[in-house]
Amino acid sequence: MDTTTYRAYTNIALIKYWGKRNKELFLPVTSSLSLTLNEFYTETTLEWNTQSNEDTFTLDGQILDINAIEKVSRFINMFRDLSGIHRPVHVKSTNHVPTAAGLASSASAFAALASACNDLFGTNLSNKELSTYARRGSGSATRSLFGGFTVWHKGIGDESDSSYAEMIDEADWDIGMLVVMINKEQKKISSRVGMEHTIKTSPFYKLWPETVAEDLEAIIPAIENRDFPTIGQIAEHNAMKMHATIIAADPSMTYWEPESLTAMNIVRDLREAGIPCYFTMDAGPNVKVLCRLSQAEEIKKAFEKHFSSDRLVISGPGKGPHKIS
Ligand code: 2P0
Repeated sequence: MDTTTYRAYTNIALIKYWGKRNKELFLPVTSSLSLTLNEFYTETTLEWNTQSNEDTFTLDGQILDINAIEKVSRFINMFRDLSGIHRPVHVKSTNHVPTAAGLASSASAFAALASACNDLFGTNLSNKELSTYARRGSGSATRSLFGGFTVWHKGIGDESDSSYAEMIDEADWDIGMLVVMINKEQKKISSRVGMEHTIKTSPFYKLWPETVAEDLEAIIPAIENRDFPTIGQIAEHNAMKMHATIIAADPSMTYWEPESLTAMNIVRDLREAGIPCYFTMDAGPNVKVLCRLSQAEEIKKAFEKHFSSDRLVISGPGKGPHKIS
């Protein structure tokens, strides 16, 4: 085989990953849990490089320079070492996100790249094993090796193999998200830097591992029972607790913008009006509203009073990575 193309979807954490215990191996402080979304994905083509002795990389039609490619090359080295095939490759990656999304995601990117590497280098890893490799590109990519509701287990000590993802429910029922795009600009403080700063300086961070363990223990049976309000309440509270630890860092920081608060208030008003929906936010100002997919259009209409419709995207649950060609 000379070329392969994979598509992988992004995921949104309902129980957040915030902090590494081993930076080199991307081993997290806590386990986390996410929902994979079908509207946001990366497609990556990987082929043997016959034009150059180095790896080359085209992202969204732009040729990247040697510095930008270094991280990708180091990632691919894991598959070269595993297979014993030390050949350079060309990577062509395209992020498929709605106009103005600002959701180009390292999760879908490294899940797609790991899947394509596994195919081209013939390493035959299972998705569970592959998730431990995707993790070393970006923590959240671990969870994009599966669809539906997926847990990323924190694992044991410094054992890389023990920190993998596992799907716990296909999410093939009435659930989805409305993504509210507040700002499409590149975030000012990366997740990596934000989490390090929080661990080092936030007095609240020491409470984080314990509260995540409690939330995971409660949300897993709620998912099994398809108890949507309980899932939503736990997810919203977990996100706010993560942001509280971030705000309490020194110097204080926040990923929120004024419009993020507007979006949170719309969700609260909708709930008061009897429509169950819950918000979550990551290392950026965008707000994701967890809802019944069957009520997503109605919820979107309520948001259209404050946000133009091109900033509102409904997504159902997504699948794990799959081969396109
Ligand atoms: C998550 N986030 O669980 C959390 C919640 C953002 C907030 O995973 O440093 O890009 O590459 O492992 O995966 C975003 O962090 O960070 C993230 P690295 P990543 O989705």
